[in-house]
Amino acid sequence: MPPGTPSAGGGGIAKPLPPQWFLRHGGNAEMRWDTLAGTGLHTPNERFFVRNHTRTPRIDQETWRLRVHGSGLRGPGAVFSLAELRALPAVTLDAVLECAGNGRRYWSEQQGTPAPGTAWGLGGVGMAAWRGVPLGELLERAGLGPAAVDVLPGGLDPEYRAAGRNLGRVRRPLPIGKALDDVLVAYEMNGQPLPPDHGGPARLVVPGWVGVASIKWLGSVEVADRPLESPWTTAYYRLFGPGQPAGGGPALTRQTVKSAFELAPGAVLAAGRTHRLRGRSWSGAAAVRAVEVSTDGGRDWYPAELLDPPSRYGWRRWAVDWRPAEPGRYGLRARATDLLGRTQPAEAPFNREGYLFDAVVVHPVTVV
Ligand SMILES: Nc1nc2c(c(=O)[nH]1)N[C@H]1C(S)=C(S)[C@@H](COP(=O)(O)O)O[C@H]1N2
Ligand SMILES: [Mo]
Repeated sequence: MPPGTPSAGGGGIAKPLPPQWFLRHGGNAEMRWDTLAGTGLHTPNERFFVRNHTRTPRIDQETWRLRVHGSGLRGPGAVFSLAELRALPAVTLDAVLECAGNGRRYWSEQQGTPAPGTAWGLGGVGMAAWRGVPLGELLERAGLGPAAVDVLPGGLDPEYRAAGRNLGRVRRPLPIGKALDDVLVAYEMNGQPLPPDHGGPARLVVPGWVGVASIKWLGSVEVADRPLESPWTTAYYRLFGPGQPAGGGPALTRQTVKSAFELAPGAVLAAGRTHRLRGRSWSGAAAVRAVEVSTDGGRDWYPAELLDPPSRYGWRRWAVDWRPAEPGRYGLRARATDLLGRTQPAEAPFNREGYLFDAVVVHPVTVV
Protein backbone atom coordinates (compact mmCIF):
# COMPACT_ATOMS: atom_id res chain seq x y z
CA MET A 1 0.00 0.00 0.00
CA PRO A 2 1.18 3.58 -0.52
CA PRO A 3 2.98 5.25 2.38
CA GLY A 4 0.19 7.77 2.80
CA THR A 5 0.22 11.46 2.10
CA PRO A 6 1.66 14.02 4.48
CA SER A 7 -0.76 15.74 6.81
CA ALA A 8 -1.29 19.47 6.89
CA GLY A 9 -0.69 19.87 10.64
CA GLY A 10 2.13 22.02 12.01
CA GLY A 11 5.55 20.47 11.46
CA GLY A 12 3.99 17.29 10.12
CA ILE A 13 1.87 16.69 13.22
CA ALA A 14 -1.88 16.35 12.64
CA LYS A 15 -3.35 17.35 16.01
CA PRO A 16 -3.47 20.91 17.35
CA LEU A 17 -0.49 21.84 19.54
CA PRO A 18 -1.64 24.67 21.81
CA PRO A 19 1.40 26.29 23.42
CA GLN A 20 -0.04 25.90 26.91
CA TRP A 21 0.14 22.12 26.42
CA PHE A 22 3.21 21.65 24.25
CA LEU A 23 6.76 22.79 23.63
CA ARG A 24 7.84 22.44 20.01
CA HIS A 25 11.10 20.86 18.90
CA GLY A 26 10.94 20.90 15.10
CA GLY A 27 8.61 18.10 14.09
CA ASN A 28 8.32 16.83 17.67
CA ALA A 29 6.04 18.06 20.43
CA GLU A 30 6.94 17.86 24.12
CA MET A 31 4.24 17.64 26.78
CA ARG A 32 4.33 20.46 29.34
CA TRP A 33 4.29 19.06 32.85
CA ASP A 34 2.97 22.24 34.45
CA THR A 35 -0.54 21.94 33.02
CA LEU A 36 -0.93 18.21 33.63
CA ALA A 37 -2.29 18.56 37.18
CA GLY A 38 -5.88 17.37 37.39
CA THR A 39 -5.89 15.55 34.05
CA GLY A 40 -6.07 12.09 35.61
CA LEU A 41 -3.75 9.11 35.68
CA HIS A 42 -3.67 8.66 31.89
CA THR A 43 -2.26 11.35 29.62
CA PRO A 44 -5.16 12.58 27.48
CA ASN A 45 -4.56 11.74 23.81
CA GLU A 46 -4.70 15.38 22.79
CA ARG A 47 -1.90 16.19 25.27
CA PHE A 48 0.33 13.18 24.55
CA PHE A 49 3.86 13.98 23.28
CA VAL A 50 4.66 13.30 19.62
CA ARG A 51 7.99 12.10 18.31
CA ASN A 52 8.13 11.69 14.52
CA HIS A 53 11.20 10.90 12.45
CA THR A 54 9.46 12.50 9.44
CA ARG A 55 5.75 13.30 9.63
CA THR A 56 2.41 11.81 10.49
CA PRO A 57 1.11 9.92 7.44
CA ARG A 58 -2.56 9.71 6.54
CA ILE A 59 -3.50 6.06 6.35
CA ASP A 60 -6.81 4.72 5.05
CA GLN A 61 -8.20 2.33 7.65
CA GLU A 62 -10.18 0.39 5.05
CA THR A 63 -7.21 -0.55 2.89
CA TRP A 64 -4.64 -0.75 5.70
CA ARG A 65 -3.16 -4.22 6.17
CA LEU A 66 -0.64 -5.74 8.57
CA ARG A 67 1.58 -8.28 6.85
CA VAL A 68 3.41 -10.93 8.91
CA HIS A 69 6.09 -12.79 6.98
CA GLY A 70 9.59 -14.22 7.17
CA SER A 71 11.88 -17.19 7.62
CA GLY A 72 10.87 -17.74 11.24
CA LEU A 73 7.36 -18.80 10.18
CA ARG A 74 6.36 -22.30 9.11
CA GLY A 75 4.37 -21.12 6.09
CA PRO A 76 3.84 -18.04 3.94
CA GLY A 77 2.61 -15.88 6.81
CA ALA A 78 -0.61 -13.92 7.14
CA VAL A 79 -2.25 -10.60 6.39
CA PHE A 80 -4.64 -8.88 8.83
CA SER A 81 -7.13 -6.09 8.17
CA LEU A 82 -8.17 -3.73 10.96
CA ALA A 83 -11.55 -5.46 11.19
CA GLU A 84 -9.76 -8.81 11.59
CA LEU A 85 -7.53 -7.40 14.33
CA ARG A 86 -10.53 -5.98 16.15
CA ALA A 87 -12.27 -9.38 16.01
CA LEU A 88 -9.42 -11.11 17.87
CA PRO A 89 -9.24 -11.41 21.67
CA ALA A 90 -8.06 -8.04 22.98
CA VAL A 91 -6.22 -6.92 26.08
CA THR A 92 -5.86 -3.47 27.66
CA LEU A 93 -2.61 -2.45 29.28
CA ASP A 94 -1.52 0.70 31.13
CA ALA A 95 1.96 1.55 29.89
CA VAL A 96 4.25 4.53 29.90
CA LEU A 97 5.69 5.45 26.51
CA GLU A 98 8.90 7.43 26.78
CA CYS A 99 11.49 8.62 24.29
CA ALA A 100 15.02 7.39 25.07
CA GLY A 101 16.12 11.02 24.71
CA ASN A 102 13.68 12.30 27.32
CA GLY A 103 15.50 14.65 29.70
CA ARG A 104 18.34 15.22 27.22
CA ARG A 105 18.46 18.92 28.04
CA TYR A 106 19.73 18.10 31.55
CA TRP A 107 22.98 16.64 30.27
CA SER A 108 23.91 20.22 29.49
CA GLU A 109 21.78 22.15 32.02
CA GLN A 110 22.65 20.02 35.01
CA GLN A 111 25.86 18.15 34.22
CA GLY A 112 27.63 20.51 31.81
CA THR A 113 28.08 17.83 29.14
CA PRO A 114 25.69 18.71 26.27
CA ALA A 115 24.47 15.98 23.96
CA PRO A 116 23.21 16.61 20.40
CA GLY A 117 19.64 15.88 19.40
CA THR A 118 16.19 17.02 20.48
CA ALA A 119 16.56 18.94 23.75
CA TRP A 120 13.63 17.36 25.57
CA GLY A 121 12.94 18.46 29.12
CA LEU A 122 11.03 15.74 30.95
CA GLY A 123 7.95 15.89 28.68
CA GLY A 124 8.94 13.23 26.14
CA VAL A 125 6.76 10.80 28.04
CA GLY A 126 3.12 9.86 28.49
CA MET A 127 1.00 7.07 29.94
CA ALA A 128 -2.00 5.56 28.18
CA ALA A 129 -4.33 2.59 28.37
CA TRP A 130 -3.46 0.71 25.18
CA ARG A 131 -5.92 -1.81 23.78
CA GLY A 132 -5.05 -4.32 21.14
CA VAL A 133 -4.00 -7.84 20.30
CA PRO A 134 -0.93 -9.47 21.85
CA LEU A 135 1.75 -9.66 19.16
CA GLY A 136 2.32 -13.30 20.15
CA GLU A 137 -1.28 -14.09 19.23
CA LEU A 138 -0.75 -12.68 15.73
CA LEU A 139 2.54 -14.49 15.30
CA GLU A 140 0.93 -17.81 16.31
CA ARG A 141 -1.87 -17.26 13.81
CA ALA A 142 0.71 -16.43 11.15
CA GLY A 143 2.46 -19.79 11.72
CA LEU A 144 5.26 -19.03 14.18
CA GLY A 145 7.98 -21.68 13.92
CA PRO A 146 10.51 -22.93 16.49
CA ALA A 147 13.43 -21.26 14.70
CA ALA A 148 12.22 -17.67 15.16
CA VAL A 149 14.91 -15.46 16.70
CA ASP A 150 14.06 -11.82 15.97
CA VAL A 151 11.00 -9.86 14.94
CA LEU A 152 11.21 -6.70 12.81
CA PRO A 153 8.21 -4.35 12.91
CA GLY A 154 8.16 -1.71 10.17
CA GLY A 155 6.33 1.63 9.95
CA LEU A 156 4.41 3.08 7.00
CA ASP A 157 5.64 6.66 7.46
CA PRO A 158 8.00 8.18 4.86
CA GLU A 159 11.61 7.01 4.56
CA TYR A 160 13.98 8.68 6.99
CA ARG A 161 16.97 10.61 5.68
CA ALA A 162 19.87 11.56 7.92
CA ALA A 163 23.37 12.82 7.15
CA GLY A 164 22.68 12.60 3.41
CA ARG A 165 21.64 8.96 3.52
CA ASN A 166 18.27 7.30 3.10
CA LEU A 167 17.88 4.90 6.02
CA GLY A 168 14.52 3.61 4.81
CA ARG A 169 11.38 3.35 6.83
CA VAL A 170 11.52 3.43 10.62
CA ARG A 171 11.95 -0.16 11.85
CA ARG A 172 13.66 -1.74 14.82
CA PRO A 173 14.07 -5.43 15.62
CA LEU A 174 13.30 -7.00 18.97
CA PRO A 175 14.00 -10.52 20.23
CA ILE A 176 11.25 -13.13 19.95
CA GLY A 177 11.26 -13.50 23.76
CA LYS A 178 10.07 -9.94 24.29
CA ALA A 179 7.71 -10.14 21.30
CA LEU A 180 5.92 -13.12 22.88
CA ASP A 181 6.00 -11.71 26.40
CA ASP A 182 3.90 -8.55 26.63
CA VAL A 183 4.06 -6.65 23.32
CA LEU A 184 0.76 -5.38 21.90
CA VAL A 185 -0.43 -4.41 18.46
CA ALA A 186 -2.58 -1.54 19.73
CA TYR A 187 -5.50 0.04 17.88
CA GLU A 188 -6.97 1.99 20.79
CA MET A 189 -5.47 4.60 23.09
CA ASN A 190 -7.41 5.62 26.19
CA GLY A 191 -10.61 4.16 24.77
CA GLN A 192 -10.42 5.97 21.44
CA PRO A 193 -9.25 4.74 18.04
CA LEU A 194 -5.48 5.25 17.88
CA PRO A 195 -5.03 8.88 16.70
CA PRO A 196 -3.02 9.51 13.50
CA ASP A 197 -0.08 11.10 15.36
CA HIS A 198 0.26 8.11 17.66
CA GLY A 199 0.38 5.47 14.96
CA GLY A 200 -3.21 4.95 13.83
CA PRO A 201 -4.67 2.64 12.69
CA ALA A 202 -2.28 0.37 14.65
CA ARG A 203 1.08 0.55 16.38
CA LEU A 204 3.32 -1.65 18.42
CA VAL A 205 3.48 -1.04 22.18
CA VAL A 206 6.62 -2.51 23.71
CA PRO A 207 6.05 -2.00 27.44
CA GLY A 208 8.97 -0.74 29.49
CA TRP A 209 11.26 -0.29 26.50
CA VAL A 210 12.62 2.84 24.84
CA GLY A 211 9.85 4.57 22.85
CA VAL A 212 11.45 3.88 19.47
CA ALA A 213 10.66 0.18 19.90
CA SER A 214 6.95 1.00 19.76
CA ILE A 215 6.73 1.33 15.99
CA LYS A 216 3.84 3.54 14.83
CA TRP A 217 1.77 3.06 11.67
CA LEU A 218 2.67 -0.60 11.74
CA GLY A 219 2.56 -2.15 8.25
CA SER A 220 4.65 -5.28 8.48
CA VAL A 221 6.27 -7.65 10.93
CA GLU A 222 9.12 -9.82 9.69
CA VAL A 223 9.84 -12.92 11.76
CA ALA A 224 13.38 -14.12 11.11
CA ASP A 225 15.30 -17.29 11.99
CA ARG A 226 18.45 -15.18 12.52
CA PRO A 227 19.35 -11.97 14.35
CA LEU A 228 18.24 -8.78 12.58
CA GLU A 229 19.43 -5.21 12.80
CA SER A 230 18.48 -1.76 11.55
CA PRO A 231 20.00 1.73 11.89
CA TRP A 232 17.81 2.05 15.00
CA THR A 233 19.78 -0.71 16.71
CA THR A 234 23.20 -0.04 15.18
CA ALA A 235 23.68 3.73 14.67
CA TYR A 236 20.99 5.03 17.02
CA TYR A 237 19.56 4.02 20.39
CA ARG A 238 22.69 2.46 21.80
CA LEU A 239 25.18 4.00 24.22
CA PHE A 240 28.51 5.29 22.96
CA GLY A 241 31.20 6.92 25.07
CA PRO A 242 33.01 6.50 28.37
CA GLY A 243 32.23 3.26 30.16
CA GLN A 244 30.83 1.69 26.99
CA PRO A 245 32.50 -0.99 24.84
CA ALA A 246 34.71 0.50 22.08
CA GLY A 247 32.15 -0.10 19.33
CA GLY A 248 29.19 1.01 21.47
CA GLY A 249 26.90 -0.78 23.89
CA PRO A 250 24.04 -3.14 23.05
CA ALA A 251 20.80 -1.87 21.52
CA LEU A 252 18.79 -0.07 24.21
CA THR A 253 15.90 -1.99 25.71
CA ARG A 254 14.44 -0.99 29.09
CA GLN A 255 13.82 2.54 30.25
CA THR A 256 15.30 3.90 33.45
CA VAL A 257 13.63 5.37 36.56
CA LYS A 258 12.42 8.98 36.38
CA SER A 259 10.34 11.54 38.25
CA ALA A 260 8.79 14.86 37.29
CA PHE A 261 6.96 17.63 39.13
CA GLU A 262 3.69 18.96 37.70
CA LEU A 263 5.20 22.43 37.87
CA ALA A 264 6.72 24.90 35.43
CA PRO A 265 10.48 25.39 35.72
CA GLY A 266 10.92 28.62 37.68
CA ALA A 267 7.40 28.46 39.17
CA VAL A 268 6.73 31.18 41.74
CA LEU A 269 5.32 30.10 45.13
CA ALA A 270 4.31 32.16 48.16
CA ALA A 271 6.39 31.97 51.36
CA GLY A 272 4.68 30.98 54.60
CA ARG A 273 1.97 28.93 52.87
CA THR A 274 1.57 25.20 52.44
CA HIS A 275 1.89 24.04 48.84
CA ARG A 276 0.89 20.60 47.66
CA LEU A 277 3.69 19.59 45.29
CA ARG A 278 2.53 16.99 42.81
CA GLY A 279 4.37 14.77 40.39
CA ARG A 280 4.67 11.37 38.78
CA SER A 281 7.35 8.66 38.71
CA TRP A 282 7.90 5.70 36.43
CA SER A 283 10.35 2.90 35.63
CA GLY A 284 10.72 0.58 32.65
CA ALA A 285 11.71 -2.40 34.76
CA ALA A 286 9.16 -2.66 37.56
CA ALA A 287 6.47 -0.74 39.40
CA VAL A 288 7.55 2.34 41.33
CA ARG A 289 7.82 1.46 45.03
CA ALA A 290 8.64 4.78 46.70
CA VAL A 291 9.23 8.44 45.93
CA GLU A 292 11.14 10.88 48.11
CA VAL A 293 11.28 14.66 47.78
CA SER A 294 13.97 17.09 48.91
CA THR A 295 13.53 20.86 49.08
CA ASP A 296 16.91 21.71 50.63
CA GLY A 297 19.43 20.81 47.98
CA GLY A 298 19.29 17.07 48.54
CA ARG A 299 20.25 17.02 52.23
CA ASP A 300 16.93 15.84 53.68
CA TRP A 301 14.47 13.61 51.86
CA TYR A 302 10.82 13.15 52.77
CA PRO A 303 8.57 10.34 51.54
CA ALA A 304 5.91 11.50 49.08
CA GLU A 305 2.38 10.17 49.37
CA LEU A 306 1.71 7.76 46.53
CA LEU A 307 -1.74 8.39 45.04
CA ASP A 308 -2.07 5.34 42.76
CA PRO A 309 -1.53 1.61 43.30
CA PRO A 310 1.69 0.10 41.95
CA SER A 311 1.53 -0.54 38.20
CA ARG A 312 3.94 -2.81 36.35
CA TYR A 313 4.27 -0.53 33.33
CA GLY A 314 2.30 2.55 34.36
CA TRP A 315 3.41 5.55 36.35
CA ARG A 316 2.33 6.57 39.85
CA ARG A 317 1.19 10.02 40.88
CA TRP A 318 2.42 11.41 44.18
CA ALA A 319 2.13 14.50 46.34
CA VAL A 320 3.97 16.11 49.21
CA ASP A 321 3.21 19.23 51.27
CA TRP A 322 5.82 21.98 51.45
CA ARG A 323 5.71 25.16 53.50
CA PRO A 324 8.69 27.31 52.55
CA ALA A 325 9.40 29.82 55.33
CA GLU A 326 11.88 32.06 53.56
CA PRO A 327 11.74 33.76 50.16
CA GLY A 328 14.52 32.75 47.78
CA ARG A 329 15.45 30.31 45.05
CA TYR A 330 15.05 26.61 45.69
CA GLY A 331 15.81 23.47 43.76
CA LEU A 332 13.14 20.82 44.25
CA ARG A 333 14.20 17.22 43.85
CA ALA A 334 12.18 14.02 43.49
CA ARG A 335 13.74 10.56 43.54
CA ALA A 336 11.90 7.33 42.80
CA THR A 337 12.81 3.73 43.53
CA ASP A 338 11.22 0.75 41.81
CA LEU A 339 10.41 -2.73 43.11
CA LEU A 340 13.74 -4.02 41.80
CA GLY A 341 15.55 -1.44 43.91
CA ARG A 342 16.59 0.67 40.96
CA THR A 343 16.71 4.32 41.94
CA GLN A 344 17.73 7.69 40.52
CA PRO A 345 21.36 8.73 41.01
CA ALA A 346 22.52 12.29 41.70
CA GLU A 347 24.44 12.18 38.43
CA ALA A 348 23.87 10.13 35.27
CA PRO A 349 26.88 8.54 33.51
CA PHE A 350 27.40 10.41 30.22
CA ASN A 351 26.79 8.91 26.80
CA ARG A 352 27.43 10.62 23.49
CA GLU A 353 23.83 10.71 22.18
CA GLY A 354 22.39 11.74 25.53
CA TYR A 355 20.00 8.84 26.02
CA LEU A 356 18.50 7.60 29.28
CA PHE A 357 19.05 10.63 31.52
CA ASP A 358 17.92 9.16 34.83
CA ALA A 359 19.54 11.43 37.43
CA VAL A 360 17.40 13.38 39.90
CA VAL A 361 16.38 16.56 38.06
CA VAL A 362 16.74 19.79 40.01
CA HIS A 363 13.50 21.71 39.50
CA PRO A 364 14.03 25.45 40.10
CA VAL A 365 11.31 27.43 41.89
CA THR A 366 11.26 30.94 43.36
CA VAL A 367 9.62 31.61 46.71
CA VAL A 368 8.41 35.18 47.26
N1 LIG B 1 6.96 4.40 12.33
C1 LIG B 1 7.47 5.14 13.32
N2 LIG B 1 7.39 4.68 14.58
C2 LIG B 1 7.90 5.40 15.60
C3 LIG B 1 8.56 6.64 15.37
C4 LIG B 1 8.60 7.12 14.04
O1 LIG B 1 9.10 8.22 13.75
N3 LIG B 1 8.05 6.35 13.04
N4 LIG B 1 9.13 7.30 16.44
C5 LIG B 1 9.48 6.47 17.58
C6 LIG B 1 9.94 7.19 18.74
S1 LIG B 1 11.57 7.67 18.72
C7 LIG B 1 9.16 7.37 19.84
S2 LIG B 1 9.77 8.08 21.26
C8 LIG B 1 7.73 6.99 19.83
C9 LIG B 1 6.85 8.21 20.08
O2 LIG B 1 5.50 7.86 20.11
P1 LIG B 1 4.37 8.98 20.13
O3 LIG B 1 4.67 9.96 19.03
O4 LIG B 1 3.08 8.28 19.98
O5 LIG B 1 4.46 9.67 21.47
O6 LIG B 1 7.33 6.39 18.61
C10 LIG B 1 8.33 5.59 18.00
N5 LIG B 1 7.75 4.90 16.86
MO1 LIG C 1 12.14 8.33 20.84
